[in-house]
Amino acid sequence: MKKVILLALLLAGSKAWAQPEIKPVGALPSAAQVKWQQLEYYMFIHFGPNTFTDKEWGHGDEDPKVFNPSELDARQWARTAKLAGMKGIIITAKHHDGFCLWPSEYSKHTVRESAWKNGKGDVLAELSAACREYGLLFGVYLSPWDRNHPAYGTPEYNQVFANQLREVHTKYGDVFEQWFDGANGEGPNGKKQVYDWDLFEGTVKKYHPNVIFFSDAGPGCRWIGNEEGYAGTTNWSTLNRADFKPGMGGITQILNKGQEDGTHWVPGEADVSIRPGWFYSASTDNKVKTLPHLLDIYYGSVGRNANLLLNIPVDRRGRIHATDSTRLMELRRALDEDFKLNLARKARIATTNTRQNNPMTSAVYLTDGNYNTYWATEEGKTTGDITLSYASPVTFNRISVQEFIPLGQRVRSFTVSVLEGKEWKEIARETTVGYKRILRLPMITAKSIRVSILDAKASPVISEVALYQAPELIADPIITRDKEGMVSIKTESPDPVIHYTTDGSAPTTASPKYDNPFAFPAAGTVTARAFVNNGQKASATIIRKLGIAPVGWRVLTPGAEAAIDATPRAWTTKENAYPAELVVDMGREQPVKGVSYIPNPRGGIVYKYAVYLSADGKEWGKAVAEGTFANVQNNPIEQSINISSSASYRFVKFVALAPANAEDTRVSVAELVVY
Ligand code: FUL
Ligand code: CA
Repeated sequence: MKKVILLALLLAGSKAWAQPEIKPVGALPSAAQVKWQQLEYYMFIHFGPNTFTDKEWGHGDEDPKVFNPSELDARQWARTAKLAGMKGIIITAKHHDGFCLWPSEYSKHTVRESAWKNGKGDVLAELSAACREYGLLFGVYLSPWDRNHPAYGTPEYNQVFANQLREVHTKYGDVFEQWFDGANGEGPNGKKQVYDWDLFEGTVKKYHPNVIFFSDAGPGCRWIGNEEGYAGTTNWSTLNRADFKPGMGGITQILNKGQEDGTHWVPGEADVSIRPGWFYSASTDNKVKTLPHLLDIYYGSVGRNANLLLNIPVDRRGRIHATDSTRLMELRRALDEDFKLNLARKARIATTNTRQNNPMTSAVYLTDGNYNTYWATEEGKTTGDITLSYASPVTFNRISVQEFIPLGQRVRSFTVSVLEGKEWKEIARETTVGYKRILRLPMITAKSIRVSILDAKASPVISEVALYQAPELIADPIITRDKEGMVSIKTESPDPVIHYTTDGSAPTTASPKYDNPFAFPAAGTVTARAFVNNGQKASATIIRKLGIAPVGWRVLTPGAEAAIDATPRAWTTKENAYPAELVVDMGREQPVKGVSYIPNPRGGIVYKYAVYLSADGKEWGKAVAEGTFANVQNNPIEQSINISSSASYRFVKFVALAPANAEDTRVSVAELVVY
């Protein structure tokens, strides 16, 4: 018997998939897509003139000389990625400003025109070499939208872009992923480009046939529909490709979940930045995402059948900032801790509906640590139980299940139960599994744990089941302030002691202790930290910048109260609202240093704006600020507008001039904040 299993294991290890007995179902991944899925986690790097001009979207009119990193070190980026456990790096070879990080022959806005290395530098050459040195895959982001190139908006531009793709795909060795951004704005001549996607794809495939194309619609992998790093809890890797185009509006919910019977295999990739923006800015040095937040993102992406592309923006020196790399190492350590010991390995495993007379499938393969070996139910049986039993109870809070995707994604729903006395108690009920599904559960102790597949498109084929006991972290404190200026601080951790400051310094156990909401109506900063075990362990330090509390304010725009109610509730107009005004009376004159617009992630997002201030609500004068919010549609975070005026004002007018999405002509404001 042992010999048979051994033989089967050997066979299974070598003959990776497509056992004739199990019929594949639905759209299937290519071999390259299976390999790609197994990368799970890799680095994004946004770097370019924006790093030096403090912008998210450069206009393409910046002087190329501004690009001048003082101590660029691509080996530091690669070393950091490697130590973080990432499998590759994708860099913004060209962002919307059109600036090329390599000396492209088809542009006059490149490293060659920059001050860096007297125009002799080539970031792609340095990074691709560093990736090879550290055993990492190398990938490129090239924005088709080019706000600099004079040909943009004409048919010639398509060939220019294809030529640039050819340069990038012939000069720097292998490229594992080609990232195409969907943004498509106007070019320097005010025209939109009609992209020739077939030409772009064909050009790249000529040199790298196995490259994975990222776009809103694949074909290699798809955008997950948000820039927060979260896949849907239901996440199919299949999509009706013909129905989608890159840059199409209104499809984010579909992209987030995939489509169960989609015609093509287009798995999700979740992209998110470790900072609020994609490019480095000194102003976000204290806003690097916390460890609990990053872990949540990991479980929300890799744990939900998506790959995680985590952006670590390089700073003006051309290096990864110490705060970001420290946080990445904390994340690595935490993940290593979480998955240190697979408790399923020592379980006795029983299965129901197991496929008979097929040496390639067996319950023992569920915990052999080999993705290419699996358990399956009999053909046509779309349910089945996997029960892990122990002589003495185990304590766990993570369970991971993996489907063998080369045969298609099958599972539609499953539950996890534990045996309590003689009763099975359900502790989780979920939908899809896919390549990997990890559930985070409250700590639970049991002698028997059961995963029940309740429904599947065809007999389930499960590669691995794993159980882990992950250390509990101290949750981030959450700071809120109500309309009356009362600040509350909460945390989900049990029995924390919260200390806070209002002078910007990091709280210690000697700082004021938080017990009840306190009044803090002025503009300023509240910083909080939770401590447990008599201060021996502490949470991350959470900093909340607050505007002036809207105490006694009046909204002069009818029905717009929700825009200054200090809650995420939003004021939203009807369609065709542009231009629209939001006028607020602060009750008394005071200095105004800035205004910020908090968009409503559900829609009505404003792109072009103007701000006016007045002492009497009658004389408004010229706009004190005017402009566009970069990338606000995909990344609807707080948009700050600085105002350089030392005068005092009582009235504020925010004018929405144009929408971020031409198909959504409502104006929505979750909050208008005044600093
Ligand atoms: C977006 C771009 O517009 C952002 O600037 C960023 O590059 C992000 C990854 O993709 O759509
Ligand atoms: Ca296995």
